[in-house]
Amino acid sequence: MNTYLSIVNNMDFNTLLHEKAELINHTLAQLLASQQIDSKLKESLKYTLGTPGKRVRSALALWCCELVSGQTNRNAEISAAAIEMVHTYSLVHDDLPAMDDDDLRRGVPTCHKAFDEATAILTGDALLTLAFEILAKEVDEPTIAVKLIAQLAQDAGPSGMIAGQMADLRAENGRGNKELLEYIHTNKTAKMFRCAAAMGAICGGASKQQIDQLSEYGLKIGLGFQIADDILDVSASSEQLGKTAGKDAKAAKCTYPAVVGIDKARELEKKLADEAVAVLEPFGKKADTLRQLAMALLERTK
Ligand code: GRG
Repeated sequence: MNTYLSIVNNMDFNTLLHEKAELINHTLAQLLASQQIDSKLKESLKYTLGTPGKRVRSALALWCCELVSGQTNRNAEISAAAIEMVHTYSLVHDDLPAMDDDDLRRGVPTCHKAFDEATAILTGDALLTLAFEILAKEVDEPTIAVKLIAQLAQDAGPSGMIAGQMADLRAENGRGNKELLEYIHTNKTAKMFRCAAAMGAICGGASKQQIDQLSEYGLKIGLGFQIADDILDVSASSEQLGKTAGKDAKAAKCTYPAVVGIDKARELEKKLADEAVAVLEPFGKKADTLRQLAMALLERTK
């Protein structure tokens, strides 16, 4: 793609992402406002959910619903909010002193710095449980709600994101290899992208085949997203990222730049984006936004 076209496409894509982020922010604010909870906890939930995240996973859920059904719907919006809650909980807990011990997230103080450690632990716990509560109570069809809950539990739980985080912690200061790296990144990051794609597709009434295809797309862009994150950690500044840069190398983490080198990591990222685009073939032109997403992730700067 020439540079001009690439810029034009990214502008279009950023507008589309911004539109979805606004809808997700509105849904999150509405869901939170209706909760009867302790005032300090509510304040910290508002703080963490209100910080400027990119909303990529939740937007993916909405786009997958649109792709299979022609439009988004309330169940997809609830799913997008649930995904964003689980993702935000993982960041709040990951930033805690017992984990990554970070002061900066999304350009502002981390939850335990803005409040205190105990409040941050409870904020994470509240986000995780609230995600499942809204799926159980707000999704209008019980059989769909159960499918969504099962998908989120599977991809965020001990055989998904938690498994990845555990392996990541155990690999610190150890020798990484490509197999371990793929295991960590697939579980820690890619499965939440798969989850978003699958949940959106389920809300749109997708066939089993469509759910499988979109899940595969989600896994590929999710792995690419984490490789890009590894590369940005060594190539961008903390100001640009809104979180502390250079932490992976300092903690001797098992990352793509550390194990295969930065050039090979870039090659792999591109290969995954191409493979993700290839998976979308059966959806035709309707999947153009998802194609743009796969390519935009290659060019992301934060
Ligand atoms: C359950 C404690 C716990 C952790 C799970 C997801 C995770 C493991 C830890 C969070 C830290 C981390 C580096 C995760 C990898 C995924 C990733 C790149 C997260 C950042 O996602 P973005 O860039 O964040 O989409 P925003 O702020 O835009 O939402």
